[in-house]
Amino acid sequence: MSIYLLLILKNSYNFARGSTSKLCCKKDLLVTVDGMKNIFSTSLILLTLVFASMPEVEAQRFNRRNLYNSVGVSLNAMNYFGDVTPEADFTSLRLSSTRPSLSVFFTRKFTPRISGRATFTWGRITGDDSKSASPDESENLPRYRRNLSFRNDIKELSTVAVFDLFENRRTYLRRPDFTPYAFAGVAVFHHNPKAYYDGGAIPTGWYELQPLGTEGQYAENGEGYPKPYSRVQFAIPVGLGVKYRLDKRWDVGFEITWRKTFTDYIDDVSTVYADKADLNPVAAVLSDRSAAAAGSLPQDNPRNIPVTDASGYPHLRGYGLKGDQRGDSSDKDWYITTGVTLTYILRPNVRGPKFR
Ligand SMILES: [Ca+2]
Ligand SMILES: [Ca+2]
Repeated sequence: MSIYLLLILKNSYNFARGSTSKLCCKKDLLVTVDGMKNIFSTSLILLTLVFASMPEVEAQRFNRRNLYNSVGVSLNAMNYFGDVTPEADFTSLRLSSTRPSLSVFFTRKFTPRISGRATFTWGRITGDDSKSASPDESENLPRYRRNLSFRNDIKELSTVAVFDLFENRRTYLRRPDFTPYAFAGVAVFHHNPKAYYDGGAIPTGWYELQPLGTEGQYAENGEGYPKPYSRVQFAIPVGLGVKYRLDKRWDVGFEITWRKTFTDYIDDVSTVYADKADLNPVAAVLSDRSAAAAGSLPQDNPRNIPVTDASGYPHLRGYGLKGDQRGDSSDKDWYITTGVTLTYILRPNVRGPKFR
């Protein structure tokens, strides 16, 4: 089991180390999530191995009267990883891009080590090119010029299997003081990316991006454009935690959950710019914000001076024309919660003898 933890720690270390390397030039728009994939796949493989190697008899020998249910809440920091991630940085725990999230959950213990847990999570993620990088750093300049931003409120329902490092065959009263655990499962979530605009071309406010089709999803001559994405998506949550026994019935814990999603649009950014003539006027303005970055960039560089496209929309060179790179469709988006949990153990069902 210690090998399990060591492997995960080693992977986390490599990840953190690898992510500090700066991405260059146009590639700056491409956020590498290789490190996170490593953690994710290592955790998933090990979790599967651990489950597979569980002796069958364990469940049978366990006195079922020692099963119990619990309920809990958790307060988390929520972060996002994707095309508009602040810096190409796994730690991403920068406060400027961190938002709160709240979860409530119900847990059912099935064996001395394994529980099932159902969780509802609400939280917000955000990303903003203008806050992610300094225009003084040449490697971050492309992201700064792109100047996209979003926020997205996520409502998620998940079920996971939780594997405790230390088993407890006895009643909840005899559970260990400290229990590290790992978990994985499935989740379904609703999301709705929005962008804030106050540039004057359209009314100031928050705009829902999915109905606009900022990458040409609703273009009449849909040729070459991506299909509209759904605001309901699936994810695979996987995570690690530790819980500490506070009292007879109360546990407090610390937990981190990564979600591998199957969409690249929780930030509404994935592929290339659409031709603005193919978008409605609001979508055209919100699809390309590069011209607004010009104000804080030195005007002695022609690449920092907005030009106007055939439809009359201003943009920086390299951004906003059909086919210009907007995101990286080879990587899907992720979101992560890190936080504290508080669990209350419900009184176990103690039945009398079956036969009197
Ligand atoms: Ca994306
Ligand atoms: Ca992507």
